[in-house]
Amino acid sequence: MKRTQVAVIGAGPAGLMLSHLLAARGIDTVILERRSRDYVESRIRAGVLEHHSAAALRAAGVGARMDRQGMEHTSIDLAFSGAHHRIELARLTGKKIMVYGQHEVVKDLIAQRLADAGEILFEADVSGIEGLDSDRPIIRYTHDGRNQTLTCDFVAGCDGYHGVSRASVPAGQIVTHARSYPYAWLGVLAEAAPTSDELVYARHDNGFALYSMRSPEVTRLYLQCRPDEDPDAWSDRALWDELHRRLETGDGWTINEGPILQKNIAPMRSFVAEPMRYRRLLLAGDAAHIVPPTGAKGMNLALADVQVLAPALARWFDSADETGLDAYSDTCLKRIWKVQRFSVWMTRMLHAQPDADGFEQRLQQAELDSVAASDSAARHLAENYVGLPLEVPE
Ligand code: FAS
Ligand code: PHB
Repeated sequence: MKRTQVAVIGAGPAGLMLSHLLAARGIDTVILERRSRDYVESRIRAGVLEHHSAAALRAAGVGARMDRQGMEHTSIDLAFSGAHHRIELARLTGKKIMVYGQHEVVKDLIAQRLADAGEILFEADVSGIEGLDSDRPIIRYTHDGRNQTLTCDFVAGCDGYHGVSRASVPAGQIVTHARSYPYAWLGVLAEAAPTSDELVYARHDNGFALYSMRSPEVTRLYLQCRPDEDPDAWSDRALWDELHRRLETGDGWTINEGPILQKNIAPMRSFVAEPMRYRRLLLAGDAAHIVPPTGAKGMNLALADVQVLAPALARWFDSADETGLDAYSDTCLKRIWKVQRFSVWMTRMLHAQPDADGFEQRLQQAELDSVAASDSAARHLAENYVGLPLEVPE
């Protein structure tokens, strides 16, 4: 039977970064990823790296292409009541964000792992995990058309919200907290040069819209839509018309149109699993928590989790000291709930709430007016947006 120290399920930002951080500490891992390398490297998802995430990628030696091709932003815009309201992140916090697609981060981490002779098995689908109560868990997976097993000391469940790892924990050992939303995001990737230096979060009576970008040639846009929306029911013309409508602010700014490369629905949910550990299984990233994408936090939380998990695992392998692993879940959850709160606040403030009465609508308008009119309210948004301090125990 194949064996490793830490079996990592999932080659997303959490799994790849964890494997890279553990390798730097001399700890052996095998990453099992159900999809192909092409698939994970072309899956368009998050677009914003917090200050800490960009710094962590640099410190881990995988930030060079990000610094060459990424776009550092010092502000974001809120668009509402016919005007743009700039939130000056750098002036308010001394920190910036990096606009650099998640798929680019995944490419950089895969390239580095393979250059370092790290083991990533693509199209390896994990079907079950046994022996989590023992000191030798066994992972069952299919690869190359054969049923295979991998024994390990620890399992890192980095397999996302729908993964197998959280489902492998015996009933009653993990408590989950969840919220659903009466809307989703219709994501559009367009070959159109961005016309704004900043991201634009627009509150419109028809619904929320977000203007983002991936490069000087590619724009990334989102429209609030119904959760059951069919992206193919939207013609390109209808999409552009609605994007113009919701992003229009009367100050002459307009968006470029171009060939639409991708259209997809991103579901909206809040979810937290507690604790993030069951014996020899540690959960990280979307396997443990989901936040609404309005705060641009999903990928950043995944990277933050594994910056806490890597030293905790290293301490166990170095001296069988379990204190880091015992503290892992509480350390992460404290920050996760603050990020969940911020993401829910941004979502409620910017989305048209289908069941909102006149009172709720006026509260929402007052929230936006307060953020735009007060440096301290804007600073609160900015501090959360650039990234809350990260306690990384050594
Ligand atoms: P990931 O989901 O990235 O990776 C999990 C990996 O595990 C996947 O590659 C999967 O194939 C693999 N896996 C699952 N089950 C397996 C099994 N049984 N065997 C082997 N492998 C298995 N966040 C933002 O901040 N901004 C956004 O705009 C945004 N948009 C999103 C749009 C969509 C459609 C989705 C689904 C998410 C979006 N997110 C966004 C959140 C996203 O960026 C996640 O937070 C981020 O991918 C989390 O990284 P991981 O935890 O590594 O999980
Ligand atoms: C993106 O560029 O995909 C993006 C940016 C900010 C968000 C969500 C998504 O809040």
